[in-house]
Order: sequence, then structure tokens, then C-alpha cells
Amino acid sequence: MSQISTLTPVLTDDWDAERSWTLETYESRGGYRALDVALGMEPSAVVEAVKTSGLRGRGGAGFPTGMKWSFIPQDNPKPKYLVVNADESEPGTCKDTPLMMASPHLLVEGVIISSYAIRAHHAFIYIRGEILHVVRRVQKAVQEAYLAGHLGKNIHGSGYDLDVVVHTGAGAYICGEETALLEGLEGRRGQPRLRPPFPAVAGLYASPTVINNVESIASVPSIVGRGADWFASMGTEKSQGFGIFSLSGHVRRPGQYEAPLGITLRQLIDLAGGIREGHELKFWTPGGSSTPILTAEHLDVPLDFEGVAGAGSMLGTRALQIFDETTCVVRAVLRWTEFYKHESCGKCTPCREGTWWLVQTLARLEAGQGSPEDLDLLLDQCDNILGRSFCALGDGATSPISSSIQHFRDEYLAHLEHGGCPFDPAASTLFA
Ligand code: L3W
Ligand code: SF4
Repeated sequence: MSQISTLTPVLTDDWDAERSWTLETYESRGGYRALDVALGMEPSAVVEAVKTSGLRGRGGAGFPTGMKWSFIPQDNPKPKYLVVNADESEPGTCKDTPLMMASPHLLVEGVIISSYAIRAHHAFIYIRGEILHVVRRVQKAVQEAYLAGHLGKNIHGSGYDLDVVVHTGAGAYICGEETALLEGLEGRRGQPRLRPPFPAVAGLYASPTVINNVESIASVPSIVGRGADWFASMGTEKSQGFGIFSLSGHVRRPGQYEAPLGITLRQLIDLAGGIREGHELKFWTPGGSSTPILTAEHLDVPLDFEGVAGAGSMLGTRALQIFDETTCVVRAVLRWTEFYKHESCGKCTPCREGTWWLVQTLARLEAGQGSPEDLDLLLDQCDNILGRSFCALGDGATSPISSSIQHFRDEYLAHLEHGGCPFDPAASTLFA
């Protein structure tokens, strides 16, 4: 099975182990040994190792993790903080939740090593409030880690102290934006802050703060334990290492597939047993609905930051939502746009008003009641949001619309000719 050998079980390695989430299982499989390695190093050497590994942020933007850590000013007398962004809410994105359920100690060990590297003594794990089972599991792991001496005072006799707080959000998508998350953590309504200053300079309580995604932090123990060169030997030249690819929708075996960056959708669909029987791929998202959709033409695009950008999209969170020919693209895009309208925080006019107008225009087209000029109107509305919004939510809302018009203009027009949706809603299991 040559395809199986392309997988890189590191983050998902323990998922099938019995009671994988317990400290006992984690330690029996080598857990918390990388922490000893890290505590034997200078903090700056840990930062250097993460830089050398090439690890890039796994939350969507792909910013180099080691570089972000090195922005923390060590001559600043203020406390330093580490914040884990576990507010996973991007449509289709579902990798951090299973990771925290199956391997919460991998995250906790990553938090301790990362906090040590940036010389923080307080860390926060900000978890989306609706996933209470995850909150409880991570809280339990933190408690176990305290009792075992992995957290608290004088960790492993090293003289290093760290406290970790598990914080629950209230379920707003915008709180996954790092500065809105900080507002929420400080007890205010979650709305983005102006950047710069970036959080690395003035973040939580106006102090230097590193904010990283769950999967980024969970990758750190393996980098420290197995070496930066080992990590960098996987993936592609500028997108090193591995990641979790979440396949959902019209594939036979939807799920999480851990693989080196640079794998293609064709290979991943093979691993997932193919598109459901008797059907063919129509369109897909590389990283959730905020990334422009791609089509069957793009099956062999390397799924790394550069490859997907070259195809006109973004790698994002590797939330690969797969749609076959039974799905109406206009209906799918309308559903996503309704989500952005609902989740717009209202701070800036282009996004607050623009997402409302996008829904009006799309709904008209989807119902077959618009006119061909509505397509230009939609693109004009996107133009007035993209690059004019305060944060990435507004930009993201335009991605499915402009990319679907680029690839499926005829399908929009077919709605007008048909006087409504030409698709049989019973044929598709999605967006029916
Ligand atoms: C210091 C500088 N730090 C950048 C840091 C910055 C942040 C990171 C990336 O959006 C994307 C978005 C969504 N000095 C710095 C600096 N940084 N310049 O680097 O920053 P940025 O602005 O490139 O991106 P972002 O604001 O973090 C994230 C896309 O991800 N996305 C959404 C995913 C949603 C989830 C979820 O559900 N939780 O992850 C999917 O594609 O559209 O483009 O830390 O501070 N000079
Ligand atoms: Fe809020 Fe949307 Fe403006 Fe972001 S782009 S600040 S979510 S209104």
C-alpha cells in the first residue's frame, strides 16, 4: 500500500491507543520526555530549533512559528504570555478538536516547552465554548500534569515555573481572530484590535504574547524530541513538516489524514477510499470556506503554502471539503455567506453591511429571481469588502463567491434560465 507510506503519524500516533487521553498512556508512549530535553537547553536554543525546523503556523496563515517567538522582546520587564488558539470554528475545520480529545497531553507538553522557550510563566488555552467535552478533557489533562509535576513550580526540578489556565470562549467565530481572542480573554466583547502592534509586542494585558494554533503547539514536542532536521526533512522546501488534513463531504471515508505538506488531493482522496461511488469531484476547499474553492483541475496541486497559492487559493487550515457533481455550488456559497453575515462582528462597515448585501444578492440569484447583471454586482460588492475590511473575516467572506463565479459562472446563469435551482435537492447529501 504505497499510499499509506505517505502518511506521517506523529500528531495522530496515539489516537488509536487505549485511553489515549490519559497521562498514563501518554507517558507510557514516551510523553513528557521531550520536555526534559527542552529544559536541558537554553530557551533561545529551543526557539532556534523551532526556527530551523521550518514549522509554520497551522491555524491558517502559515507564519513561521520560530520567527514569531523570536519577536518576543526579552528586555521588556513585562510578563510574557503564551496563548493557544483553540477556538476552531472555520467551516469544515475539524482537526484541533479531535487532537485535543485524543491527545490533550501532547498539547500540554507543547505548551510547557513553548512557554519555556519564550520565557513565559503563564499560558492560556482558549477553547471554543460550545465544545464542552473538549474543555473538560483538556482541563483534566492540565490537572494531571500539575499532579505529576509537569506543571506548577520547579518543573522537573529545573527551577522553571509555569501555570496554565484553560479558558472557554462564548462561541463567536471572530474570537478565532487572534486580537479578538485577546479581547475575549480580557473579559471584553470579542472584536479585533488594530495591528500593529502585533501581539508579540503588545498582546494580552498589553504584554508580549505569542498566540499559536493547537496543531502548531502540538508539533513542538516532536521537533524538540526528534530534532529540527528530522521535521524539516518532511514536506516541501518552503512548507516543511507534516499536518492533519481533514477530509469531509463526498468521500467514502471522511476523516483526519496526517501527511507531509505537499501531498495532493488526488493522493488524499485515494486514502479516503475515493469519491462516493458513481460520482465525481466537482469542487473543493483547500482550507475551509475562507479559502477560494478549487476544482477537479487542481487535483495534483501540492498541498503546501506555495502550491495552493499558485493555484489561486490558500492552504488555510487544510479543511478539505469535497463536493461531487450533485452539489449546487450557488447554494453552497449562499450557505457560507449566510455564516459570514451572521458571524461578522459589526466593527467595520464594509464587512457588516457588505456581508448583508452579499446574502441578498446571492439569495436572489439562487432563487432564479435575479438578472445576469447581479453577477457583476456580486463581484463589485466583493471588491468593496476585499482589502477594505478591518480583519480577515471580511476578506474570507468574498473568497467562495469570487472563486465560484470564476469557475462556475454558467451554473449561476443556469439558475436564472431555470427560474430556480436546477439541481435535485434529494440527490446531494450536502446543502440540500
Ligand atoms: C509580529 C509581524 N507578528 C504577522 C503574526 C500575527 C499572527 C500570524 C499570522 O489570520 C488566516 C486568515 C484566515 N510581527 C507579524 C506578526 N504576524 N506579521 O503572524 O498573521 P496574519 O495576519 O497573516 O493572519 P491571521 O490574522 O492570523 C489567519 C485563515 O487564516 N483561515 C482561518 C482560519 C480559522 C481558524 C479557526 O477556525 N480557528 O483557524 C483559513 O484559511 O482567513 O487569512 O499571529 O500576529 N510583523
Ligand atoms: Fe468585524 Fe468583519 Fe470588520 Fe472583521 S471585517 S472587524 S469581523 S466587521
